[in-house]
Amino acid sequence: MNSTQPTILIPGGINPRVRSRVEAEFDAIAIETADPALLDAGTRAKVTGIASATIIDAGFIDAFPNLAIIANFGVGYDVVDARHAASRGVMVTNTPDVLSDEVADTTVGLLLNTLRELPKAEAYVRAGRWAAEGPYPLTSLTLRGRTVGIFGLGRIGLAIARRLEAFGLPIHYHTRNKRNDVDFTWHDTLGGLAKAVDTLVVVVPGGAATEKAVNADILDALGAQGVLISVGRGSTLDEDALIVALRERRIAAAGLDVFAHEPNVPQALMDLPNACLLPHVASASVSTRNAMADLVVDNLAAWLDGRPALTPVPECAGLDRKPG
Ligand code: NAP
Ligand code: 8YV
Repeated sequence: MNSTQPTILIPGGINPRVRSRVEAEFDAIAIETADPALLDAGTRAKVTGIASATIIDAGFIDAFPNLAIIANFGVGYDVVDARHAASRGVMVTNTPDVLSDEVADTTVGLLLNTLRELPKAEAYVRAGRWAAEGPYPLTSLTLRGRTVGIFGLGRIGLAIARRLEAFGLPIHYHTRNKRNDVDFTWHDTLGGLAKAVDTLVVVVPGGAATEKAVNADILDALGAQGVLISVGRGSTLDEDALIVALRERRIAAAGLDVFAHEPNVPQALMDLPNACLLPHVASASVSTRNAMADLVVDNLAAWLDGRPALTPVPECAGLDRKPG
């Protein structure tokens, strides 16, 4: 440990490249969970940076008197109380852009798997059923002729929209602010979007403003041929309402990469044949996760060196580095 280096705390699990770079470039302290009681007051006073992929609430932030930056591993930073951090002059950074194409690619894959049942068709081959029973049944659902709605046309939503546009599909979207740089059809409400489309891709950030926004009414508006794809945050979807809608065929199918209580997935969802489920893997390639890891550590290095953060979250965009 080189005592002239800033001290960086890693609470909970994190990507191995973040950990190895933090250990190489700073004084690193790792604790099992984000519990300040795991550190004595003297150690807490040394911490100037946090690298994390877990819940960082106001109480945890307040336990570190010299904290200058929280570098979140992930573009979604709903787990960090960024408003409180900003009020204390603590910078918060996330990992935008470097994962957008990967997440958009995975979303298109999830949509196709949901409609054309490709994971089930592969399982059919591997089980020897093709030879024993004949061709896999024709799928009742197809991407052809669909109209896509994107709930959240930000960096990732736009990357998804561009891909699906290239598949020849009309694109609609809902955001709070209409974009003036796209020709897609904007709807000022989520309900209006759900009524206008049969394929809804949910890619808004988590948090209070989007909590259970996709509820029974939205699913009913999507309709019996409707397909829901959820890759933003599990909190945005009312999972109980989705289970009922899938079971009663009020919508046709759903593909989910994110869940309300990860890594726990309700058994009722797993039991449904018309649900296609992934374990939060949309950005999970080695190269994309390495790029995210580098952004986490480069943000720490820049801010603690007195330079601007590379990717501050909007709540902290105006912050100046505290002297000292
Ligand atoms: P972004 O560029 O900030 O885009 C967010 C979009 O959502 C914007 O278009 C924003 O437009 C819209 N939005 C935000 N709050 C809204 C609200 N209350 N109602 C309607 N629209 C709202 O973020 P991004 O980089 O695309 O990432 C989006 C999210 O994807 C992340 O926050 C994260 O939760 C999730 N994600 C998941 C994975 C995964 O592995 N599954 C990977 C990466 C990201 P307005 O501000 O105009 O409303
Ligand atoms: C990561 C994500 O899986 O960037 C995000 O918001 O959800 C994913 O890329 C996650 O952040 C890892 O902690």
